[in-house]
Amino acid sequence: MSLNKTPRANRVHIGIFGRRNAGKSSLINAITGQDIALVSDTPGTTTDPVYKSMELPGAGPVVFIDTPGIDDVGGLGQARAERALRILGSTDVAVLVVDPEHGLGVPEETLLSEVISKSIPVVTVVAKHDTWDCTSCLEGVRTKVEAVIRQSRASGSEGNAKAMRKGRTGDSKAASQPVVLGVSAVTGEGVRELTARLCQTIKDAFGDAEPAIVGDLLDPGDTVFLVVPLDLQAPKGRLILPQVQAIRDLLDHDCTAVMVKTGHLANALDNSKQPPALVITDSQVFEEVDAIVPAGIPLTSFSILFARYKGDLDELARGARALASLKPHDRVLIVEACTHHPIADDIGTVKVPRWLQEKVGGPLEFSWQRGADYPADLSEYKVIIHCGGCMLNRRAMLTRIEAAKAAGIPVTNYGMTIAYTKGILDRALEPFGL
Ligand SMILES: Nc1nc2c(ncn2[C@@H]2O[C@H](COP(=O)(O)OP(=O)(O)OP(=O)(O)O)[C@@H](O)[C@H]2O)c(=O)[nH]1
Ligand code: SF4
Ligand SMILES: [Mg+2]
Repeated sequence: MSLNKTPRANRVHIGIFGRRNAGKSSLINAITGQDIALVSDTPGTTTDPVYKSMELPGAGPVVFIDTPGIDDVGGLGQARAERALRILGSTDVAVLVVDPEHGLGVPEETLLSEVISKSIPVVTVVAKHDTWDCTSCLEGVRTKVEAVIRQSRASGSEGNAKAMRKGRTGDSKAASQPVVLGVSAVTGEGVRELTARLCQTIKDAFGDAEPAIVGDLLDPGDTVFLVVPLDLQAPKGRLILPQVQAIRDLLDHDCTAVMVKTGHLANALDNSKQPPALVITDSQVFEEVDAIVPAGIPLTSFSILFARYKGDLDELARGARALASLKPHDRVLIVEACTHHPIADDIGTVKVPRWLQEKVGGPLEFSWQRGADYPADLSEYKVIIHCGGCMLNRRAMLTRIEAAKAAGIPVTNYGMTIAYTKGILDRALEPFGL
C-alpha cells in the first residue's frame, strides 16, 4: 500500500451487482477508464470479487467492487452467487446492473429487497444502452424498482438495520427515490451521469464530514499521549495503521500528539508541564499503563476508539460487560477479520484466551474464525470477541455486530475484553460517558 493512499477500509465501498453477462465488469472499466476487470461474453467470467480503488471527484476516495453474477447456478456457481451477496455486508452504495435482454426479474428483485432491508442506497442501471433504444424499457425497470420498494416497506423489512445509518453509513433516503439510468460501456453513454449520481448519493448518505476518531472528545490545543509497547509490532520504519490514523486525527483537530513507549511513559508524564487531556494506549499494555497514569487523567485504548469509529460502541461495551457472566466451559468465538500467521504471544490465540480464563477461573472452549467469512450460526456461543477490524470498513463491522445482535449473542472486541480482564473497563469507557 502506498503511504499516500487512503486505506481500502476507509473508502466508501460501491458494490456492482447483477446477473452474469449483465455488463458489470465492463461498467467498472468504463467508470475507472481502465481495463481492470476481465470482460467476456462467457457468463460467469467474474468468479471472485475484484476491488478497484479510485478518487471519485466530488465524493473522495471510493473502492468499486466487481462481483460474480447473482444468478449463477450449479454447486460452484451458487457459491459464487452467495459470495456476491455477502459483499452486500460491506457495501455502502450499491449499483444494480440490469441486462436489457432479461430485464428486472427475480434475481434483481431479490437483491433489491436485500439492499433495501439493509438500508443501502442503490442506483439501478440498464446496461448496453447502445443495443436498445426504447424509453419504455427504462420506465419498465423503474416501475419494478418502485414496486419492490413498496413491497419492502409493506413487509416492514426496510430499515431493519437502524445502526447502519449512524456515522459513515448510508440511510434509506436514496433507496426510496429510485434512480434508474441507461448506460453503455461501449459508447460511454450515461457513464458520466452515473458517476455524478453516485457522488450525489454518497454526499446525501454520508455528508461531507469525516467522523472523528478522537478529536471530537478534545479541545484544540489539548495534548494527548499515545502509548505503544516496548516491542513495536509494525515492520521496521512504520507504525501500525490505527496509530497513524489517530495521530492524523489529532493533528486535524489542532491537538498535540506525543507518542511514547511504555517504559518512558512515567518519565514523559513527569516532564510535562500539564497533564495530558487523554492517554491512549495499545491494549496489550493496558494494565501497565493504567498503573502509571494517575487516576485523574482519562485513559482509553486505540481499540476502543476504533470500536466507536468503526462499530457500535454501546453494543460492544454491553458485550464486554456480559463477559462477567461467563462460566468455565462456556463456548467463546474469537473472530479475526483477516488471516495472519499467529506470532509467539499472539493476542487472539494466546493472550485473550489466557487472560479471559484467568478471570473466569477455569477453562473456556474457544473457536476461531478468520478472514472474510463470518459464521452463519452463532447460537452455540455464549459470547463473541472480535478483533479491532482495522481491515474492515464500518459497514462490514456493523453487519457483523448486527448478526450477533440478531442471534442474541453479546459481542465485544479485543480491547474491551483486555480492559475487562484487567479490571479497567469502567476507566477505559469513562471518556465516552459509558
Ligand atoms: N454492446 C454492448 N456490449 C456490452 C456492454 N457492456 C458489456 N457488454 C458485453 O457483454 C458481455 C458481458 O460483459 P461483462 O462486463 O463481462 O459482464 P459481467 O456482468 O461482468 O459478466 P460476469 O462476469 O460473467 O458476471 C461482454 O461480451 C461484453 O462485451 C455494452 O455497454 N454494450
Ligand atoms: S485487527 Fe483484525 S483486521 Fe486488523 S490486522 Fe488484526 S486481525 Fe486483521
Ligand atoms: Mg464480470
